Amino acid sequence: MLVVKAAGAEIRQEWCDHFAGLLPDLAARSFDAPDIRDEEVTYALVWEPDPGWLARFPKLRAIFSLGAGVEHITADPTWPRHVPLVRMGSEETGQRMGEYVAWACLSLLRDARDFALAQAERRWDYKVGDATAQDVQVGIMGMGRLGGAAVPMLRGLGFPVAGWSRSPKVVEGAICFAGPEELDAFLAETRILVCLLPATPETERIVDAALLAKLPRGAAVVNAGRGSNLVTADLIAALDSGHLSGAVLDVFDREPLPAENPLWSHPKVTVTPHVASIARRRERARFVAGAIRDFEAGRPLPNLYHPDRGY
Ligand code: NDP
Ligand code: OXD
Repeated sequence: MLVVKAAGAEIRQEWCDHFAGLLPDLAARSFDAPDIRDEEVTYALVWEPDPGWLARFPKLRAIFSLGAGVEHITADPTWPRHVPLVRMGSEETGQRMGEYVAWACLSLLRDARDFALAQAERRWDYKVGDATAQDVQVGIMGMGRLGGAAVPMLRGLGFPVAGWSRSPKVVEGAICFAGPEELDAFLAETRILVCLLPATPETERIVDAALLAKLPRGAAVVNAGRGSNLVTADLIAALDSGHLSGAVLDVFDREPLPAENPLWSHPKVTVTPHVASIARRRERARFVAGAIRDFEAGRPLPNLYHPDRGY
């Protein structure tokens, strides 16, 4: 049996309906269905499971995260660590993140925030920036599955692209940097910094005043990784001093972003409500069903969480 823990009864039903079509031999149930017997549960698809809940199922074979981030599961000290944990890896997650990053970079390049403010005041704010995409290197911090998906889209728009990751890699169309020792070289040429890092102890508050100071003057920041990657006060200070020219933010320490947060009204900040890459449920269900089919046939699970790396 596959149990689904997601917000909203209708949404859980939709997940179960997708699985009924995709995996007809596996019963799929909402986590609150009355007929679930704990020892029958072999798979769980979850977002923010209550602490202790996953540990109830003695025959659990794999846990699937509804999202690419898994800190909503690993924050539970009792989550069953011996059970493989699969991060969401649908193709559409990459497509949508690529679209968001491309949109954010173009918005920053073409002063979209300024024009939105001017329009709200019916003000003809005639100005044409000097740079084209070809002059603006985008640096992706976290050149993983989603960062990699953004590369061809950015390249197609003309942006030179660089990436920074934990381990060295080769990505077509991008200059690749890795590890703390290559971070400064990566930052020095980055005109738009795109953060797509997971939430781990190592990445917590990594984008702080010291890091921002290493970007060229006039650079901009996009954060679609996690709110914990960024020191918001340091970002605001760098925007106010003129060191940074703008920011597009999708993820925050507290979500929904509280109404009193200064980011909402900052003239150089565009806020989106954690929507950068929410793939359709049908597409995510396809990914999970394919992974379960492979696993049952003795093939490895994709996109596994590694406890030693923390993501
Ligand atoms: P991946 O695991 O594929 O990529 C993570 C990348 O971060 C990898 O390149 C990894 O390096 C790098 N990384 C991790 N830790 C460090 C470190 N300490 N120093 C340098 N690089 C590091 O994950 P995804 O691309 O699938 O997802 C990334 C994150 O995006 C998710 O964890 C989630 O937080 C966020 N996300 C946000 C969404 C939104 O809607 N806003 C939607 C989906 C995801 P290496 O390649 O060497 O492993
Ligand atoms: C995710 C997210 O982790 O939506 O997939 O942020």
